[in-house]
Amino acid sequence: MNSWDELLSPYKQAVEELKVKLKGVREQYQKSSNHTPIEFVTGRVKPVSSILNKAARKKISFDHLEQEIQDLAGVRIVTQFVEDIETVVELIRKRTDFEILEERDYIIEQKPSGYRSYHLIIWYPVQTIQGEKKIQVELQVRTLSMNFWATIEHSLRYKYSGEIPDEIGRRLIRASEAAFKLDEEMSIIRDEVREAQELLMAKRHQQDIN
Ligand code: 0O2
Ligand code: 0O2
Repeated sequence: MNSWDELLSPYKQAVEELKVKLKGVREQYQKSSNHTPIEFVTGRVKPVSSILNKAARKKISFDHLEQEIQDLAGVRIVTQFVEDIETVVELIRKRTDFEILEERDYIIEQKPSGYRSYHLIIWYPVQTIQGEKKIQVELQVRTLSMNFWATIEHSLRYKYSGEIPDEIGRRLIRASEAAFKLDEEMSIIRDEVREAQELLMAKRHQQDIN
């Protein structure tokens, strides 16, 4: 194993384990008739080229990578509705298989780029042949709409090597506002559909009694 494989191996394991665990949560919701707050889960170990870029940008030495780069392992939980994010965060807070180190709410306070997402940095124990190793993992919780925006913005940022032209940046901020409105509208539609369903059920119940 080269030194990168060795360094990243527990991170790879953590990503795989967390994906299984979180997909398990989704499955449990699917089996109960409740609405599933998790639409899908993805994960990745940061590619070496991105680690090197981030380390150079933040002047981090190889010895300090594990402390300083909190997203060597990243797991993304995507939800349908903004309200589902709180449900997922609550679920994460209640878990006993890892500890939460930090939470960053970029939904209440979006980034200047227009980025919105809820981030949690957790301290995750990985069982290795040398014993337990605790590592940092970044969990990103966001809606489909936030994910759509972030995925495209991320690839544009990459295309422009991090220097998005001002005009494109302004349009991306407007697109982020549109994504925000879409989230709001979807939640309103869902509430109205729920209300209509409840009214219908109550009416049917009344008819059954009569
Ligand atoms: P299902 O039942 O199709 O949802 P993997 O190891 O393949 O499970 P990995 O390596 O992270 O996961 O792969 P990837 O391609 O990132 O996708 C993980 C899961 O997210 C896959 O589902 C994809 O189908 C799903 N996914 C990715 N992008 C989207 C998207 O835009 N919309 C939806 N609805 N799903 C998406 P699974 O886990 O194979 O199972
Ligand atoms: P990747 O793997 O390319 O996604 P920073 O110093 O801002 O780069 P920091 O302080 O480590 O990052 O943490 P922060 O700001 O919470 O962001 C960590 C991750 O959130 C980023 O990872 C992105 O995945 C996502 N993110 C943050 N800001 C933006 C944004 O403006 N646009 C998009 N699309 N994603 C964002 P990396 O390091 O970029 O890596």
